[in-house]
Amino acid sequence: MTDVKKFDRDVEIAWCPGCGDFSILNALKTALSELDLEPHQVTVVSGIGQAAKMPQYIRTNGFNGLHGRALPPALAIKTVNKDMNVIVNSGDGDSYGEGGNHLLHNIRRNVNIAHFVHDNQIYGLTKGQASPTTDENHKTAIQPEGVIVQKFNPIAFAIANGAGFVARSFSGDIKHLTETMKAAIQYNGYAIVDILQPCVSFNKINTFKWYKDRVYALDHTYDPSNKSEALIKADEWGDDIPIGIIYKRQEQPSFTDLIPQLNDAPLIDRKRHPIDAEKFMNDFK
Ligand SMILES: Cc1ncc(C[n+]2csc(CCOP(=O)(O)OP(=O)(O)O)c2C)c(N)n1
Ligand code: SF4
Repeated sequence: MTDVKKFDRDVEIAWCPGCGDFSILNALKTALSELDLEPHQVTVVSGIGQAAKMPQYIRTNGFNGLHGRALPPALAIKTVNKDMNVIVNSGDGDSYGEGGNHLLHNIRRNVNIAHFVHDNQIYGLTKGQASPTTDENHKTAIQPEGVIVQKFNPIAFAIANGAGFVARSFSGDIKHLTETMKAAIQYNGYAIVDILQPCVSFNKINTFKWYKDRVYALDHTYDPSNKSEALIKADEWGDDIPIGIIYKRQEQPSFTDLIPQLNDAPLIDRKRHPIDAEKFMNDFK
């Protein structure tokens, strides 16, 4: 186990006191140390939002990009350095709204990254507009009559579209969250964890208590390899909300495993011969 303090950064954290994001940050640091990883072996990537401030708050490599655009740079980083542990940390708006298209194609490509979605069922940074996971009829400042459209189900979407590892966890259960993160990081392929993350300032419905009253952990009697059962489980939301690995398929080759040119050393470790590029550059003269 590496020293968890290695992942600390001496910066001011701009999240509201009591925000669920704090436990996600702590769980991530613990998960990385328990997996025996060093800061230089990890890159945390994000888009825009409260959750997306994560690369600033953890001592690893980091990339903070555009809203909804966390997955493309994550894919690029993994492709040039297949030995890097690439972890996306972003909000439900960033991952399922603005970044929905990238989510779909990342699943298809089975890029070996762990995607941790801080799902507070709201847009936190921009002060509480509805996100794709906001419940129907939930009233916000700009939806005063309540949300009129059905919510997006990320678990069912990911399973149905072929993701190999699909889990849900809760920032109010830090041990469960840490173990789930470790399993996602270790999975060879795309792993998504939808993390229930109370926004104490702008979501007064899905509070810590609201989740605590409903969340229950799947136990050893549940078989996550059964896709049909997983899809049924994915639909469970209301008085009971399951957390745990909802679906896990046997590992298949990931995106970088499928590219023969990447079989040997990572691209960043290859020797470059600028002279070889001259013949291609001549075409542009
Ligand atoms: C293309 C684009 N659209 C809108 C915005 C404004 N904006 C910034 S953060 C944000 C919402 C973030 O919500 P979410 O991803 O759920 O993260 P949270 O802040 O809740 O953690 C929006 C709409 C933007 N920066 N870029
Ligand atoms: S606005 Fe919500 S999501 Fe953002 S830091 Fe505050 S509590 Fe957390």
